Amino acid sequence: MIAQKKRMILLLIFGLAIWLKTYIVYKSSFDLPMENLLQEIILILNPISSILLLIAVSTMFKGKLQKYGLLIIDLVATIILYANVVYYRFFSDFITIPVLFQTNNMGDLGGSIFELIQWQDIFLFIDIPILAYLVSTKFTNKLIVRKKETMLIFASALVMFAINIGLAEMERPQLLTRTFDREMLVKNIGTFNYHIYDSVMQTKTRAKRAFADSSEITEVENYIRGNNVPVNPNFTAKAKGKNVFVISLESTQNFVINNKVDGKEITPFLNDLIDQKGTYYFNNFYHQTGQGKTSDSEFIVDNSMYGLPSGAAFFTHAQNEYNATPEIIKEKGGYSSYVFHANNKSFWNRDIMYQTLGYDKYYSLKYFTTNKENSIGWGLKDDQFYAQSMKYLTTLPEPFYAKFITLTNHFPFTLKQEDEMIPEWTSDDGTVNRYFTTVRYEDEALKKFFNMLKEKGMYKDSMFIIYGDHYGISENHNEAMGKYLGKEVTPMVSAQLQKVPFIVHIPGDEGNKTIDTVSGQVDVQPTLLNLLGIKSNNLQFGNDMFSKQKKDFAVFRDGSVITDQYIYTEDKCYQSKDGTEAPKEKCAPYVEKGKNDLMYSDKIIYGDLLRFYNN
Ligand code: GP9
Ligand code: MN
Repeated sequence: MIAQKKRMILLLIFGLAIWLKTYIVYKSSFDLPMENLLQEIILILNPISSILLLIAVSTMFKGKLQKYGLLIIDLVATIILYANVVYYRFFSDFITIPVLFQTNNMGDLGGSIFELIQWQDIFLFIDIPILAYLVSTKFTNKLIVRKKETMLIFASALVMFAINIGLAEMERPQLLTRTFDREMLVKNIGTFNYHIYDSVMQTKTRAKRAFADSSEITEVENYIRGNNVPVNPNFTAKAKGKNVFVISLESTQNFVINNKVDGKEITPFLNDLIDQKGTYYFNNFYHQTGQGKTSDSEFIVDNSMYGLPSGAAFFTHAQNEYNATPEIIKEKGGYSSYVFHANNKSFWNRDIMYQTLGYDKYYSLKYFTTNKENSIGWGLKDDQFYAQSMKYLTTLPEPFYAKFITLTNHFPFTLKQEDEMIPEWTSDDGTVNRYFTTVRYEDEALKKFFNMLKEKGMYKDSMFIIYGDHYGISENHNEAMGKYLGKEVTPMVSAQLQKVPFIVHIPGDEGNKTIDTVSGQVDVQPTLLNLLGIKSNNLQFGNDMFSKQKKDFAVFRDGSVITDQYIYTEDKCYQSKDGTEAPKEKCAPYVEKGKNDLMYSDKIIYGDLLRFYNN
């Protein structure tokens, strides 16, 4: 009995030591802002499950070996922690396995590694000599854990993990499937579990990549070439050499355009822009994003490929070879590329993915001054975001490609009272009510941005591409949306609600047109390249949206398909002009094309096939 107690106490003491170390590291070495008590509780609890798991593993050794097992796991856990501490001091980010093997990242670290080590770090290792001493004495020889106890420790690890995930889900719904942010993962499931998760994801990715071979790219290329149509030559080089502003409007759907709520215009600035010379507005343009939300829209727009059926390609396939817009226009047009977005740089793995896509610099959260007064919801208010971006923007070498990702119009659509340009709507659904008001604010902020650019003389030599990244109002709000639209939100209407605005504005150009060709985010890259007069051989699933031969076609990530005549969704075929159901054969060829598009795009990503393709 006594021996049993003692051995449990020993395990407990060292378990506690690792736990304490981890928490101290969280607090002293990482910057993990806590927004509420639940987050703090999760942070305190999150190392427990993995520590119990490690302890359970250490007790699986036979006899005396068990005590060495304990020493080894303490060492391993400490090394993992410390490696993250050192890495974080340089990169302000957590280690992810592929990055560890990426020579340029480690090369950056190489020279400065000694500067990153501090004398206080020694405290992190303080328990190890103590444990080593204890292990070397005879006293610990008898401290052997039996199978039954090992099982018990395993079981408690599982229970703790379940509790942890439960709490994390409360705090961050769909954390593991959707929100791929290393900081959030570490905050919610802990460093050790994060590394386990990262390893599993990486192994899956690597296995799929390993089985791919160079012949597959030929099949994909043949398919794509069969679907590509010639560009509209009247639009070729219309914006040659101009700076390009790509503005991603958070959660902005097309139904707000040229529309009112309680008699008030929702997007007066955009409506006005649409009527101006040099503007081409696409009123049948669809987002094609999946779980990767904003990051999917970026992926699709920059690559003319689709996002993945689950997870975010930004996170799972950031090590792939791509032929993204920044790379192409750098090589063929001398452009440099930038992203402005006032969020944590590791959100959606952007810091890594932007390097892969060829961006020269990412102006992330740390480049902006944020405080209570200038932030709301997800962070810096849009007007502040634009205003603070100006000082960076004016220093960029020209021509540039600058992507601005707005944030204020993000669920839960909150605003400070002084920013409410129109009152909230008055249905029973608060989310929908607030949405109109935040979109109105977003529109005003954009207007201010245009004015700032005009003041700085940056407007004339630029081209603007403005689009909505994905829906903001989900199907959970069909009732209120039905009330607003004055018609029931059927599956077909729901599919049509996936329209997002797409506006090309070229100052100095005389044209002005609303184009109703059905298109999607995948068509942006070919359209943009043609406007810049840049010819590229890269594989594009989309086509120039101005092209007379462009087919009216968009496929969603769930396989729904839109054409000018038919809409296929939830396994039914509808006639778009009156919403009546049509025989499935009518939709079949488009559904087939949609499936193939998605299948071939997935094939490229899973197999990392572009590494075999010479652009
Ligand atoms: C976060 C912003 C919003 O950086 O892009 O992300 P979302 O939830 O829309 O994907
Ligand atoms: Mn978004």
